[in-house]
Amino acid sequence: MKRLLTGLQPSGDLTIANYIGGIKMTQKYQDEYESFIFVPDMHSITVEQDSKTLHERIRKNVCLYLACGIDPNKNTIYIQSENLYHANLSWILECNTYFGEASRMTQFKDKSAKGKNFSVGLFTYPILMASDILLYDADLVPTGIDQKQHVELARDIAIRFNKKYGDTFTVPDSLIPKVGYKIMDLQDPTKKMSKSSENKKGTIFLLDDTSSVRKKIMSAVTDSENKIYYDVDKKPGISNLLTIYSSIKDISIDNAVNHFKDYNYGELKKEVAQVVIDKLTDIQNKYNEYINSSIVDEILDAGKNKVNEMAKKKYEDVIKKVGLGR
Ligand code: LTN
Repeated sequence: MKRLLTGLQPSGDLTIANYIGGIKMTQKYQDEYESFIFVPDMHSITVEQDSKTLHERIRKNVCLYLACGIDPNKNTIYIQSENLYHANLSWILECNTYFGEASRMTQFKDKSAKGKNFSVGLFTYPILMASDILLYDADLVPTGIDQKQHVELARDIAIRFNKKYGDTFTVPDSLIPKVGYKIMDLQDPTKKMSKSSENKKGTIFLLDDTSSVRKKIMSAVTDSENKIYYDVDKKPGISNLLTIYSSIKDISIDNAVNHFKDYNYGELKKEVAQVVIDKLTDIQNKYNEYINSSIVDEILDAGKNKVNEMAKKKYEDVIKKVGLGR
C-alpha cells in the first residue's frame, strides 16, 4: 500500500474550502493509502502568530479533522512539533539544498514581497516541508497547486541525497486532484477562499454559527443576469455557489445546474445555505464531543509515539551516511 502524507497549517481557523478541497479528499484517500495527517505547527510560526490562539487552534483543528470524518483507525494523526526529528532532518537537508534553488520558490517571493520584516524561517520553510515528507518515505503528497513547487523541491533534494549518500529516501510525488474543488471567496469570487483573509464575510468557517453562515451566503457577490449556469469566467459567484452545493451533495456540477435551472438567485442562495448549514451542524456536533474528550489526546499520543519511532530509524540512517556523531 502506498503511503500518503499531508499537513494543514494551523495558521487560521478551518473553512469550508479546507473541508471541500482538502479534508474531504483526504477522507477519500484513507481507504486507498496508508495515510499520515499532521498539523505542521512549526510551519505556521514562519509568520507572526499569537501564541495562545495558535496553541488552541492546534487542538481545535485536530478535533475538526476527526469531526469531518478523518478516521483515526485509518490515519496516523500527529503534531509536527511533537517529533524533534522534523527540525533535525531539516537542517541536514538545508545543507543539501542550494541557496539559488530555495530562492526560486514562488510562495516565498510572494510572501516576502508583502512586508520588509520576514523571517529566515519563511525562506527555509520548503526545506522543513521536504523533511516532513522524506522522514516517513511518503510516496504521495496531496496538496493544492500552490504547494506543487515545494513537493518538487522535496523530490530534487531526495534524488540528490540518494545519489550522494546512497539510497535513503523515497522520492515523493504530488497528488493534485484532477477535478479539484476550488472554493472562492464569497465577497470576491475571483479570489480563493482563505482562512487568513481579512474580510471574514467572504469566508465560511467550520465553526461559524447558523445565522452567520446564512448571512454570508445570502450576501454572496453574484452578477445581474439572474440566470443559473456554470461559467467560472463570466459568472464566478454563481459558479462558486454551484461548486459548494455539488461537492457537499456529492453530485456533479451538471446535476446541480439542472436542479437549480428554474430558481432565481435568492432561492439558489437559500438552498445552498441550508445544505452548508446542515453539513456544518453535523460537523459541529461531532466536534463538540471531541473537543472536551481525552480521546483526542489518546489519538495524538499514539500518533506521536509511532512517528517518533519511525523517524528515529530514518534519522539514524541519515546521520550515519552523512558522517555525523560518534
Ligand atoms: N506547506 C503546506 C503545509 C505543509 C505540508 C507539509 C503539506 C507543511 N508540511 C508536508 C504536505 C506535506 C501548506 O502551507 N499548505
